[in-house]
Amino acid sequence: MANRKVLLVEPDYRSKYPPLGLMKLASYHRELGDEVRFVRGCSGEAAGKFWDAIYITTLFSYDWQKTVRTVRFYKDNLFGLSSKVVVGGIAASILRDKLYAETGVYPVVGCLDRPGMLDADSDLVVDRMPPDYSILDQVEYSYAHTDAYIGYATRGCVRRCRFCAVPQLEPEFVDYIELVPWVTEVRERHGEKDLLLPNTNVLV
Ligand code: B12
Repeated sequence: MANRKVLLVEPDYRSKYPPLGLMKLASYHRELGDEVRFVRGCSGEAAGKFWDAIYITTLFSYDWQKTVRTVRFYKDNLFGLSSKVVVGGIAASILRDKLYAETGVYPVVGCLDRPGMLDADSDLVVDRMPPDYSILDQVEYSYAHTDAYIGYATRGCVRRCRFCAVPQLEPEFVDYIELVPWVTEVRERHGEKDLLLPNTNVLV
């Protein structure tokens, strides 16, 4: 299954941090020998090409219109035999049924934290891949904190607050994720960075 062509898409909403999920997907696919291209928003040029897979990430649910427009755009403009549109990330996980109703695409819910979730024969875990910062050079958009190692040292939360989306996104509480392997790998590939941990609840 080597040498697939993979398109990574972030809808063109305002995003402060770089798209961590897509950066891990980039590392995953490059590790498997695939070619990766990253775009923001609806790119006519990208949609007109052949892709083995198109991955669309989502973030805040209040950017819903842009998110739905982007999913519809790639779904409706798939070139020739391009095979699949895969949607995941935060808003898609929270509003999974609404996304399906509005686009016909049912998303991957939550984290890609088990082997075989994208390719049955791969034992790589996307969530544990070091983010590939080099995809950020493929877009004009400027993110904050590109000079940081961004990653999670915990997942989930011990609480189940009614207003919070975390229990849906990360249902299992993981109290420590080893940081050294990905920090080392990011340092080797992209140089020294600050450490930024978007952990949900460090004061458990
Ligand atoms: C970091 C963070 C922020 C950052 C900005 C994030 C950014 N990217 O720009 C800051 C601190 C600025 C922030 C601010 C706010 N935040 Co905030 N934030 C988060 C946090 C902790 C992580 C979000 C993130 O960037 N994750 C990176 C993700 C995408 O990477 P990942 O986890 O590795 O991705 C995995 C999966 O998502 C999935 N995946 C991701 N993409 C894709 C794509 C495909 C195709 C597939 C298959 C899978 C997939 O697989 C990946 C690997 O396992 C979440 C809570 C959480 N634990 O998710 C809240 C969260 C997103 N925030 C939330 C809120 C409410 C806010 C604020 C409104 C709070 C406030 N009242 O001010 C503000 C809004 C600011 C604004 N207007 O922009 C809510 C959103 C709820 C909603 N309905 O949208 C969340 C869910 C927290 C909560 N308690 O409910 N936030």
